Amino acid sequence: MKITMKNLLKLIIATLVVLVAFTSCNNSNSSTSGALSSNVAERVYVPPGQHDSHYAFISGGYSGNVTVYGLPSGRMFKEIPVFSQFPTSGYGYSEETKPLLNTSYGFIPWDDAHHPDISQTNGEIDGRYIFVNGNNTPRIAKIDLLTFETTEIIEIPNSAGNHSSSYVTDNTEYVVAGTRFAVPVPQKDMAIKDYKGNFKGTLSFIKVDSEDGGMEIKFQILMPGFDYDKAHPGRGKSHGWFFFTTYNTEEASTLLEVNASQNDKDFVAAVNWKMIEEYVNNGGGKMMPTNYAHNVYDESTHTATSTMKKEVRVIDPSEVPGALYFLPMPKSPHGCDVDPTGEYIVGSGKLSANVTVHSFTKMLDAIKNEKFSGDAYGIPILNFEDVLAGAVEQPGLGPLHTEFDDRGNAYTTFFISSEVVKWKLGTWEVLDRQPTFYSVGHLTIAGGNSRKPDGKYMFAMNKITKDRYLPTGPELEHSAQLYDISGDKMELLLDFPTHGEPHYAAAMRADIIKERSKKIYKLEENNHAYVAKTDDDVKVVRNGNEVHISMTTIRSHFSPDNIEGIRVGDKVYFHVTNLEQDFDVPHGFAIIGQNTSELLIMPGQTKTSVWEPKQVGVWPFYCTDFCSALHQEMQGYVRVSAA
Ligand code: CUK
Ligand code: CUA
Repeated sequence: MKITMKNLLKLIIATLVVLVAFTSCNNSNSSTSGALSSNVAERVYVPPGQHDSHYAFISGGYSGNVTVYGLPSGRMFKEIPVFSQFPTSGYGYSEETKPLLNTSYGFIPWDDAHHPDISQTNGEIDGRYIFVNGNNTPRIAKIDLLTFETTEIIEIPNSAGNHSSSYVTDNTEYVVAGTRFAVPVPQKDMAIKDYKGNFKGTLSFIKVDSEDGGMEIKFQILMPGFDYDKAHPGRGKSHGWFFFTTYNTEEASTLLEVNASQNDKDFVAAVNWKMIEEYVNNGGGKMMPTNYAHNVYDESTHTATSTMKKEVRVIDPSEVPGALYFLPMPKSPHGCDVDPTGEYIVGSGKLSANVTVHSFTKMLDAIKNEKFSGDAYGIPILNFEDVLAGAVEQPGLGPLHTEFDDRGNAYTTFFISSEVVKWKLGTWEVLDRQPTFYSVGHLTIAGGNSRKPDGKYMFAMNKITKDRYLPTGPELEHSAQLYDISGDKMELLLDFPTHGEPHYAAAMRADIIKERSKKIYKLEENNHAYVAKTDDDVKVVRNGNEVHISMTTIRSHFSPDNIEGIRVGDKVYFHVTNLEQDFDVPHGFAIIGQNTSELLIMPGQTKTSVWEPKQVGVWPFYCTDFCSALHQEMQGYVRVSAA
């Protein structure tokens, strides 16, 4: 949910509505729990030792990371560090992982993670990767679901506020990125008031498995200076297209009400990416000089490298006639969702009374008959009535996002009226509504944005928690709510807290990856530059004032554990290899006065911590992870002498 100035008035109303909801809820405290049917506890209870049926990967918003939950229990299993340094594992602190956070702006150990999306094959969730966007310093990260670790991050140049990201095409050919803030492209010093016509948006198509391995920005489309808010790929019949919502089609530099909501309708941009791909494969587009980082973690060396790219391929829409169209959509649309058949494009105008649905078939017809109302931006604009499939009339206030089940139903969140509304695709009738506590942003159904949704559970991610948990001062974790959607009516089953600000989540059946993801790193496959595979490989090597210590750790000692010959002013690299082969016995490493975090080293892995001693003395180090009865014996000393 975006809080812009132009929505200030609406937000005041929203707050009032929420307060009313809150008050009335307090007045009849039993109403929420009283509405629960009697066997709800059984339906979310996963007995000790048993497993949940679904995984949920929830974005951490300003925490910069992604958390892994089980459904229906709502138990959190892991926080996967993505854009933020994470002391628990040493991510972003260890020498091996630091390069993942490199950008053209330098080392940026934080971001604002919004939309996770799981890779797909044939439009179905395949559980290989999760992609998630960094909204602040535009990036897309790839998490490998073999290891549940971030293995790749690519920066998006010519972009600011990478919000309509990261969504994948039917076969994970591409993951996309779209600009929220239009900016001068290329960047330059200019008057802000000259925004209109000069600031640009970009839509980037990032090839997932490029020829040189990993992600590659195949092309960027240079767009008018709108805000590109949300995106959804075509599915099935609309495969080959991608849809992006826009607002601020007024191209105003300040989004006060008077400036930005003048237009009765903004647009959904329909992009025929297959057509542009072909154009590019034939040499189309221009290379534009720019700088952006591409960071890749190599599992064999357990080390990431960062490469600075120098140019990107840019396409002007006028070069590829027929590849881009604008579909009018009422009043500052936020969500943009395509149903599992690929026919319906659902746009939710934040300030609109209705949920508007466009038809892909009608869009193709209108294009064929060249029925355009203009091309003010150099991109043909279709007539609203020509592409309209239908509308859900006044279903609630402040519609945001829609997901789908496998029975032809859609579920839309309403921020202001704080509810989820279930409606029927094709007839547009409202079938059910359930309140959320309070003010829901996104919602998620496992596979709910794919061709094959799993219509068992839906969960809402709410922006306001208020009274749902034991109080923890003014700062509360956000609240998610799990509903059973398998029947005619949605049934609230469970509240559970989430970490950071969850914007969106991706979910899937656990059996898709459960066995595969019991990953073990094999010591014999460890090609780290400073690995020590046996105690014979242990060594201390001085190179000027750099000292590299290749050391091992295994229950219950470090080798070496008494290190001398270090001097003040040295830069000491502790390269620690964990020799355990029981897949889940990590060891830790920390030394007094270290200005990075500890390391958590998994069996078979090598990780490196740098230490720059400032004082002479004898300084201890130890294992930070309680690993055996002799954990407290895992320690050592470093002697530091005068320079
Ligand atoms: S979200 Cu990112 S601003 Cu509706 Cu996908 Cu809230
Ligand atoms: Cu190793 Cu504690």
